[in-house]
Amino acid sequence: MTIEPLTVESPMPERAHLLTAAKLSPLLVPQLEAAFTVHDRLHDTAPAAFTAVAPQIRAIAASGDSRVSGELIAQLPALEVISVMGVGYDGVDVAAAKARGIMVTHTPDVLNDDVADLALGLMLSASRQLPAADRWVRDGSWESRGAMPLARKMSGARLGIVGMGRIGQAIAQRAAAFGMDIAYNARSAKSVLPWAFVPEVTALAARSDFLVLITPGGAGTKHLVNAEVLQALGKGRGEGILVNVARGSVVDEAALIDALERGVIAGAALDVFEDEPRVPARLRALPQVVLAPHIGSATQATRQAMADLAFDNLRLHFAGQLLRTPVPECR
Ligand code: 8YV
Repeated sequence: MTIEPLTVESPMPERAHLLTAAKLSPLLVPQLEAAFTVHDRLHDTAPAAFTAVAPQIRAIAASGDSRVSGELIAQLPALEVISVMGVGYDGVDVAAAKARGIMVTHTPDVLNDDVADLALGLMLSASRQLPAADRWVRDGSWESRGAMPLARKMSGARLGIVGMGRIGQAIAQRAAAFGMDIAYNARSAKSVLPWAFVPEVTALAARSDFLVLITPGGAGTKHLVNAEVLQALGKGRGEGILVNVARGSVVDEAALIDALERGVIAGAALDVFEDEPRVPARLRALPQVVLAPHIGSATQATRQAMADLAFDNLRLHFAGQLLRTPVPECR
């Protein structure tokens, strides 16, 4: 029997060229590097090198908060697919992609629990003043000043949710366990849901002790929460707590700072901001505000699931198979 010598070199399958549109998760990058020729944010960091490679780029990997403009898409004649590791894709010019037949995918559902958990955590943090309570113990105030000022009760309070998609529903289910009186605003009423639909955001704010935002970002919702909505939330008595786990663009941040400084509303808990990661000093100075650095989906398990789904969509595209989670506009 003769043994065939091993083939010394079997040609590598063609590795498609992929551009990253943001600093991506370390849970996603190794998967990308194993399957693609990755060009890391070249359009931002090395314009000349980008121009040279642009005609070969067939895929973009992005995160929920990164921008893929129509201008960038126009510079990539071979682009076929944009995979967003995030449920929100308001940074992607989907119309420009669609016009060229470019698929856009995102990572819905796998992060519903985490974002809803954080929303409830922020509601409790703001109403029960948990960060201030922590400081009260650490800085010795408990010993020197005695008991903290009394906080606001959350169980049984009125909750208004702006946005009643999958995450909005997960928030409502959790709030129901706190005996909250729940109402919501969305593009249209969802008759299968047991909660009251309020067609106007201002009217919803007026009947809410907590107003939680979980609506998609983008032009359609820009500054949806403005001075008038905040005035309604405060009810002329400095009441109401605003919680934002959606996008910073949904809130007129200048109007919010003004409302907080003047005591129009009682407080706010914010995971997202208009110009991340920059947070205005005036906002950071307010003790009745709880701040988080956009951590809605930031647990190990969920970010792993998001990375795997974002990669899977790319893999399936280049295998010529159906994608798992295209954005609704591309279905
Ligand atoms: C993260 C998000 O910012 O899912 C989204 O829309 O905003 C977040 O989960 C990010 O996309 C993580 O990569």
